[in-house]
Amino acid sequence: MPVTSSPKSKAQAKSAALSPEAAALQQSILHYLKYKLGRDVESATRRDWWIATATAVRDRMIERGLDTYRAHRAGNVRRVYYLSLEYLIGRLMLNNVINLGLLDAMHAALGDLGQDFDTIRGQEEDMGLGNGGLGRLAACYLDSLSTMDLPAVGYGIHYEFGLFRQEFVNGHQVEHPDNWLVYGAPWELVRPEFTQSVKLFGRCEQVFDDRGNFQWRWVDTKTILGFPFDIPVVGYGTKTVNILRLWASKATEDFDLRTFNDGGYIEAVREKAYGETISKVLYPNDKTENGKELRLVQQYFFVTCSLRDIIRRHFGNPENSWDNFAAKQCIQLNDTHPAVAIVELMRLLLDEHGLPFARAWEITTQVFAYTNHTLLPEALEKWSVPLFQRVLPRHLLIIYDINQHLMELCEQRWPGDDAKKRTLSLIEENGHKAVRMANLSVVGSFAVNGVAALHTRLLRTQLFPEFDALYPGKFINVTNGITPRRWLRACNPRLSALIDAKIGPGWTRDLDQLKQLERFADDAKFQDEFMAIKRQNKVDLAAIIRRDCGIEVSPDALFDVQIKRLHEYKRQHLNLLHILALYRRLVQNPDLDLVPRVFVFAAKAAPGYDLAKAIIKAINAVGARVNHDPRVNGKLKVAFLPNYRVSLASRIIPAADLSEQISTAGKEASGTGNMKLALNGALTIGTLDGANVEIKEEVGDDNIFIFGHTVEEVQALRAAGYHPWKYYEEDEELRAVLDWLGSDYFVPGESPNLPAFVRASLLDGGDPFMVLADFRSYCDSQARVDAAYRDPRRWAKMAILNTARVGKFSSDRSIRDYAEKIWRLQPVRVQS
Ligand code: F58
Repeated sequence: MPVTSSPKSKAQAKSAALSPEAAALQQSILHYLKYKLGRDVESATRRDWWIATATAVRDRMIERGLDTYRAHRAGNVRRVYYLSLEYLIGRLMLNNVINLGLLDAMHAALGDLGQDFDTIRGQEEDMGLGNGGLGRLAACYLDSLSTMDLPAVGYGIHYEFGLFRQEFVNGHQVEHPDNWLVYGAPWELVRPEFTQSVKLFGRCEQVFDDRGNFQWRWVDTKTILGFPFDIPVVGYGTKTVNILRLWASKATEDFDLRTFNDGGYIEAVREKAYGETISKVLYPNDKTENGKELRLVQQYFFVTCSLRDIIRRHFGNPENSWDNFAAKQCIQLNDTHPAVAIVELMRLLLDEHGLPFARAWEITTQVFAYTNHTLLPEALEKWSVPLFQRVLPRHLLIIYDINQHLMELCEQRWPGDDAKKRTLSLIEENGHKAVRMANLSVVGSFAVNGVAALHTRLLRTQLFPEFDALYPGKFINVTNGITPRRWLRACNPRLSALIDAKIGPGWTRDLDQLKQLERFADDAKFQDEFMAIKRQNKVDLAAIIRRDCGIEVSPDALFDVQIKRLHEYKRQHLNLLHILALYRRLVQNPDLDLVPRVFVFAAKAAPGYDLAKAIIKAINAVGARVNHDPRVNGKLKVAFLPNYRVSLASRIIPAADLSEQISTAGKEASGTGNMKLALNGALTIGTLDGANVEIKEEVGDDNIFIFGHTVEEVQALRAAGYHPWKYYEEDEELRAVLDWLGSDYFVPGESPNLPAFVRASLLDGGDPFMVLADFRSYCDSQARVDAAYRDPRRWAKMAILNTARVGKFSSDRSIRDYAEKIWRLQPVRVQS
């Protein structure tokens, strides 16, 4: 008599056909389903499957992590520590499985249980512990550090809420908390044994030590705890697993029982609430004084926890002392956000380890290196002196001492030149006194790098020329990069498979190998395959647009993509003016022969940035009209996808035909979206800004659309007096679209009229980012795009050459540059 077997026994029977790796994986998943989640195969939800699968994968990383730790410890190796307030990691499942070499085994193990890996991994919440390129760069660099077997630890904050979740309501951005931890975070390991305690506030008093020497003591402080969570970071095709250690804040006293028993229920948890506020959210609104204070406290909190963790690790080896600290430990500051580390290391050396100032400064300045990510003056961090005094009184005194040392150096170099001293000083004295964190970072680091060749040149010649003269050789360039594991292999499996079939999989670790694709650029069959994949990716994106925007788009249209933080300098509104111009031409002539286009946007605006939010509203409002206007006849579509995040980027990028990189020249430090899109065969339309300049060098002038004023032209225009009204008056079409935008046509009856606010910023507001000056040249360049797209062979060749020629922008190359030029770091092979 036939016996109906249970799904589990079926699985066991079938697993006989699985590879040993897949069978072991399957067993491990079933184990966690049962013993971690209390489920069986029949009752498990998708989320249970996801947690069990992630935990099984994590086990495999922990094993390699232990081997890595042993190898690094035994070799007393030099390490780099990456300090960053942001890590925009996204989802980890697919990348971890790919890097571990378990993709096929995973599909088999789950398929055999009747489960689909792609559905299960879709359950993962993005880890959105970052804001934009700076945070994503940190995540790409961790991937490359492990892949290249370089000993490294990333340090950051374990935010309870990541960057907000964005929704559109009547076209307006609405922000909701991003509660990524709500269903648990299976990747992380809790490390209570490495908890640190952190002092804040208080005051300084003078004391004499037992040798009669004067010392400062930091007293009457408040104490909170830093509690570490480790996320393992696995390299591709290697045994190295480094860690990302994220600090959560906790109160020293969870709960005051006596107050509680006396009926003071709220009072009893007040301390706990403050302690936990520190790691509650990324970028608390710093428009208020409280918000600013919290931001500074966050920076100090994660920096002191990390430094003491580094020192503990250093002295864990009895051979080590302060004499070899700088030889063994190197700390990279990701922007100025962790710059207070320079002062904190000084404080630890002076006050807690009793070193003299000169020796402490010598060690400190051999340990730190600083990456600058912006030239925008408003983005260079400054802390008011009274705020600094309140939160970190001892640190302010140390800053004054460092500044005195700096002023002496300046006097030696430029005797009697007070203007130079004012420029270089760590303290700004324009009315309100403020601590300049960028100056501190330059002075306290042995190397300072910009993130693209042009940006580094501007850093040296325009932002910090005096420092460049004072410290020759300190400023160097490391052009940014992106990890090919996430930004091609994982996000574009169809294209990856085609490339593997042509040149093998070696490009995943050595992206320059893509050059071999050049020889297929004219091959019609390869072109067809390449463009068929693009089309299929567009079909997938069209489904997402339908689901998330309710808009129907054709995969045969040109997909014109601008995805990045919403900021005036990135000029999403220049793109909007071009859309309006096309729309106007079409409604005036419905037979106009235009290549059908889908304009895809995705962007979050900082919650306090009103104009950025108005630009979102304006794009949505124009889109709503364009998308439903019968005269357009489907030739133009505008889709603003809500809630931009890493996992959404990885769906949009493989489907893009055109990559919008249209910042005002000199303002975009590098860009990294430009690299991701080009790698996936999108052509760039862009200004000569940031890394666009280097992309143009690599792909060739014929395979990129360049327009607009150059840095020098922008500066000359500014110097001569920039008058946006002039462009308005001289260009009939520009005038018409600006006035259209400023009317209530797109937002009938709405008050305030936000599109009109955007127009006003460009005319009455002086157009700080010269949108109007570049409008005509942008439209002309877009016309060249239209012409090129009409010739499918020509377009395919250009797209293939973009993919083939952007090997330089692998983050492996960036990390190699850092390791050679800055960190002096050697790979360490890990044996199991
Ligand atoms: C970005 N900066 C640059 N900042 O804009 C981009 O050109 C560069 O490629 C990237 O860094 C990596 O070097 C960036 O993402 C932020 O997100 C700021 C964080 C602090 C608040 C203001 C935004």
